[in-house]
Amino acid sequence: MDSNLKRTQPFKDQQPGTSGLRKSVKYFKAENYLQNFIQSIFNSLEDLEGSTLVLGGDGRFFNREAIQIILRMAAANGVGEVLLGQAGILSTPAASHVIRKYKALGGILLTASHNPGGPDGDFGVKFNISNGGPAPEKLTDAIFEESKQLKEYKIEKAQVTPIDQLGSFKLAEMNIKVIDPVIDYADLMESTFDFPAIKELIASADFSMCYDAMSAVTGPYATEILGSRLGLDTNAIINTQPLMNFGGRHPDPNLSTAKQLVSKMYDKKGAPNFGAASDGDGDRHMILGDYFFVNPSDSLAILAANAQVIPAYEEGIKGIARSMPTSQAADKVAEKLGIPCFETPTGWKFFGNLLDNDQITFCGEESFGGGANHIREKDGLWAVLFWLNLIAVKQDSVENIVRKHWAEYGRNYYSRHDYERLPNKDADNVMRHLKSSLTLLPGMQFDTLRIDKADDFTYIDPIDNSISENQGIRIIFDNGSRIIYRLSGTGTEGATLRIYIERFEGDIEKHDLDIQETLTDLIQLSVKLAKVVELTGKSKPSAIV
Ligand code: G16
Repeated sequence: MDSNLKRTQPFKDQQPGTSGLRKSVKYFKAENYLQNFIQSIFNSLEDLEGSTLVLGGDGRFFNREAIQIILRMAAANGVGEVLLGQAGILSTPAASHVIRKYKALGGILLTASHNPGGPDGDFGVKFNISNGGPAPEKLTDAIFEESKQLKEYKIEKAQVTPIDQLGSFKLAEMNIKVIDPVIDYADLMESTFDFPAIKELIASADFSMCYDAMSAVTGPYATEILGSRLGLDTNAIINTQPLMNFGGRHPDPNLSTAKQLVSKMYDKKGAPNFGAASDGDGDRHMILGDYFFVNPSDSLAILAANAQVIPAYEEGIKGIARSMPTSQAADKVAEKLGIPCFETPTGWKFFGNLLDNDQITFCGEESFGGGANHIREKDGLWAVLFWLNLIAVKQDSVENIVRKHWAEYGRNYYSRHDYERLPNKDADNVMRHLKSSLTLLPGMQFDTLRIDKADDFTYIDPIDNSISENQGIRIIFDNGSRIIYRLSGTGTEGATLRIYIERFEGDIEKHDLDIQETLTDLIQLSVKLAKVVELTGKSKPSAIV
């Protein structure tokens, strides 16, 4: 037997979710768990022999150990070269760019995104293909099938590759090139936006900002881009040092988890003009103004409406795509611009074909994700720089920019109610109940609300005609309001039921209402229609986003 060949037993639970395989660190540390999944990826790839792969992660606990294992496995599987982010670091957008720039076969990204890190936290492995984007379902299905029957994997004998210094190394026949994780991405950002204008804004006495790297991967990127290239005082960048456990915090940029930034931005005695944060692996973004939150669905619509102020998009955009649960604010912009707006299932992988075939330029999701055709992942710092560029051009506040947008297009009041850590069977019962009522719902009237349509969302990819079923329940009212239900594909503990609620308001006099209050009737109906209380025993959501 080849001395690099190790016997193993298949695992039955390695099905990639919305964004790769995410499990608690304990799973990944179990004997052969990581090895099996990596071998399943390798076995599912054509042209692996002699290929170039990109490798890096968000720096969370177990990142460094996982990298050593993957390098040894890549060498034993005949990979030609690995481009590795120094110290094992590569933000998800930077990894996407590096894959594209160096024409790699793909990349292995070690991240559980916004999930907590540390020995008791989560870990994740995601494979991205040569376009820089997450593997499409066809490939993740193949990887899962492989994992269910895997009996052996290949690994070079134990040896430690130095990963902290730049340079080239050999592991058996394979080359390892340790690259600067920041420079290529920083150059890409500089070629996309008007850096002199942003620099001038940042230097101006009337402007102040705070960027929260959440002790996660974007610290070094923000330091280089916002600090060194754009002149931002480094005191304005907080939680810059990436930590393996994200400082014990949840690296998710939203109003309840980015506490330090939020308290600065909501300080009545002098908040900065602009606040932003990114998540564990740098692909999500949250934008804040002085005492003001920008809903991510609105952020997508506003960026699309203002694309032409950005040098890279001055000739206009081809189209927009949003995930199905994301509010329909972007649709209004697309309609006005006379460009298509695609509705895709949740998950960035569904944007890949549209971007590759030039059908869209921008895409975004309610889950704090926005991005464009420069890479094939969502991109937190891209969105932050876009907003800075926009403010520099408009010379206006975040709040005014949003309010003027609502005045022109109307406001899509929007909220997501999450029921986290439910027993799987309870969550399945809710979805089963909804599916069984789909045919009965159309035509039903609840006070002023009348259901126009109810379905289980199926997406047919317009490029390759692949079909993705069961992508969430949609209840659409005849005034355009929507209630959407789906189960999260990124959690690691039990099931998370997400209920998305949306109502359009065209009357400018009604653009300043409390979000939860104005959605009350829909929220109550969403609970009633899904029998949430009866089937889960929960009387209220565990999180409102
Ligand atoms: C991932 C995906 C996104 C998706 C999000 C939420 O984000 O890349 O496309 O919108 O999960 O998924 P779910 O609602 O299934 O939890 P990230 O930032 O976690 O990689």
